[in-house]
Amino acid sequence: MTVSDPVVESIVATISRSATEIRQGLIGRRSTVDEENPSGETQVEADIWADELLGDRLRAIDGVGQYASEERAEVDDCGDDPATSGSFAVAVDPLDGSSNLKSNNAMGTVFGVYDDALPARGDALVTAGYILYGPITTMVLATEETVSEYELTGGERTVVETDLTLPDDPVVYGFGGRVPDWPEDFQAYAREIESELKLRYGGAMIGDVNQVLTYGGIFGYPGLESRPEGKLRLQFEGNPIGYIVERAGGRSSDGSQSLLSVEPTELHDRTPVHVGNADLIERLEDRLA
Ligand code: AHM
Ligand code: MG
Repeated sequence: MTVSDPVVESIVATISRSATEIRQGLIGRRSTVDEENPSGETQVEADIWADELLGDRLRAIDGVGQYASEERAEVDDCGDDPATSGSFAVAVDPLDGSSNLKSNNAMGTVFGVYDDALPARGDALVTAGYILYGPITTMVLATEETVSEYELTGGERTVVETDLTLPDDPVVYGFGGRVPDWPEDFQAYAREIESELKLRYGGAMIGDVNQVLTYGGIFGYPGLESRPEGKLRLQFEGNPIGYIVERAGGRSSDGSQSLLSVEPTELHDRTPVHVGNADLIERLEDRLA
């Protein structure tokens, strides 16, 4: 399956071709540096390196008007304004779950291609995807039409599945944050889910969401008592993942509405994130109402 717009195709090709290189470049870049990202989180060397690598390559594409990442404070204007021209804005989480580098567990790269200026609503996405650095490197790509999975080797993409949909019978769940920090309603929901599904939480959203897409179920990083807006960022994590799961037949929610309808206020806004089988998300919204 190809993405119909040549600029979007070129964005996807650039990211997928860079993935094998990023994976190899993780070696020797696992240490934390003495810096924080715009969300106030400690960065590892690989976060900064992957952001620079992707930023340089994506900004060089004709038709990319903006590049933004979880690792840089401001939107980088690099072409025509995506709000008023036919150009696109690319938002990237270069290494999602990079704290897993220390323990050598799964991690990912997340990207969203918007046809509007950033920060934008998720319904301005025209394509979103992620790379999963697991035992093998895969890419899940969602377009308006379909969700596909590829295996990536040495710059090549091999199609594994062209019409990825969530299985009807959910099997797994994973929720971030500490239980005592979950609001009571969310705790009650989690207790119900615990008795129905198997726990799968790896500390990298991409790894956890990929299990939900594969086996069916729910992933959530809820609003916390100590931080009602949760941990994950709308532009770089919530929107792309919401788009992918919705295109695969599931639902996404910030607790009361689709993530794709959340109005952003600034680039690094956080939001509660829940994605998975439609009935599990509906039950969650009922609980939190
Ligand atoms: P990051 O993008 O800075 O790596 O943070 C996002 C990650 C997600 O991948 C994951 O779901 C979450 O943070 C894990 O957080 P916690 O360690 O609180 O469980
Ligand atoms: Mg992240």
